[in-house]
Amino acid sequence: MDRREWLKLASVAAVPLAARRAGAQAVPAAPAFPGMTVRMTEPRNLEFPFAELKDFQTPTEQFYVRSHFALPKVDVANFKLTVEGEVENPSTLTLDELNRLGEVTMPLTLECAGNGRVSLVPQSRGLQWGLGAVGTAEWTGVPLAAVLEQAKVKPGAVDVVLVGADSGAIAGDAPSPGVIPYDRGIPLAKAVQPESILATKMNGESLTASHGAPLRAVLGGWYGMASVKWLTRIVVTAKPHNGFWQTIDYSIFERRGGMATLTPVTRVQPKASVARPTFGEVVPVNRPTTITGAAWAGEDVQRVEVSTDAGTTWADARFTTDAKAFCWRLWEFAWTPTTRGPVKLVARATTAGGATQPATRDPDRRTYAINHLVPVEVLVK
Ligand SMILES: Nc1nc2c(c(=O)[nH]1)N[C@H]1C(S)=C(S)[C@@H](COP(=O)(O)O)O[C@H]1N2
Ligand SMILES: [Mo]
Repeated sequence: MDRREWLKLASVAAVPLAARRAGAQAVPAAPAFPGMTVRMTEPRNLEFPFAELKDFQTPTEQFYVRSHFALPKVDVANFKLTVEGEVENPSTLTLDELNRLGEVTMPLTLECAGNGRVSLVPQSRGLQWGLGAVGTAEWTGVPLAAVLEQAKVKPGAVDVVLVGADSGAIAGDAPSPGVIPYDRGIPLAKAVQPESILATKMNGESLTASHGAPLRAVLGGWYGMASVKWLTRIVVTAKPHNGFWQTIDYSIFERRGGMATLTPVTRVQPKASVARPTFGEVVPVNRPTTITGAAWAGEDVQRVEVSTDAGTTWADARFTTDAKAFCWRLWEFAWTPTTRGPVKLVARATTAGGATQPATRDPDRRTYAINHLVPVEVLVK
């Protein structure tokens, strides 16, 4: 029995006997996505229950899913990737041909730019992600640089537009121009970095449909929106792409010379999140409690500090996993509370470059890149 089946059975077994006796209708159906918090069923948007964080590597069945459109139907048997635009050597590549360009395997953390949105005040539009639109998987695929190299990018090219097979129309105040695909332009300089890969496998197995089978981009260090799933086209362009998904959506204001200019969301901001204890949990007085969590950024995280007094004083947490490029590190902090009452726990990450988390929310970031300090209130009893 695999884990998925076991979880399904376990959740049925957890239904109280009385409810089962009351007849078929009283028995809730096994959840469609066991082990996940469902933010939306269609399109599919699932969150990792962050309090269940245990390992460096997130199991695929618990890896968050962020999809803007219905799962596209991709003909995996006859799959081809088109590479076109500002290249000397436009081509269509089968998965075998792609694999022959070179294979790499590396763990990379992905975080949705909207992760933590539930903590914005006032409440904002968009999916109300808690802490768990983040995960770390081991990705296997071909370096994007190798694909661009065989296509021979022309001088003067600036962007590599990754286009997914999924499409639809986005409604609202700033609607899409009718039906559009999901796409994202990546500056050439980022596209050729070693942490930019086209993956066919996740955690040692073929990609699942939810995570972009049969081929997806993974761009280490950048928020998830750049990691285009169901990748079918790469278009190299001589101008920045300025598509819907990096202007109307997934853009933030940057201040330059006293002016505000909209800029695509790119690099992951430093963030430490507490997995346990969770919001509202009761913690015993005069007994050791281990505070655990993870911390990540678009660069190396060097330090995690924890405050057990709402951010007045801080002490270093201990890392429990090694530093790996563009990956989160798990950490823990030993705490023995000595007085009863409500306590605000806060964790804070600092990168090797000295970047850390702001105490308050910067509205220039609109509803993305959410990394201000959010206390976890627990009750010591
Ligand atoms: N084709 C396509 N790619 C996509 C998306 C999408 O909706 N369609 N969502 C993006 C966003 S916003 C995120 S955070 C990541 C999520 O990847 P995951 O679902 O594998 O966790 O995929 C990105 N790639
Ligand atoms: Mo996202």
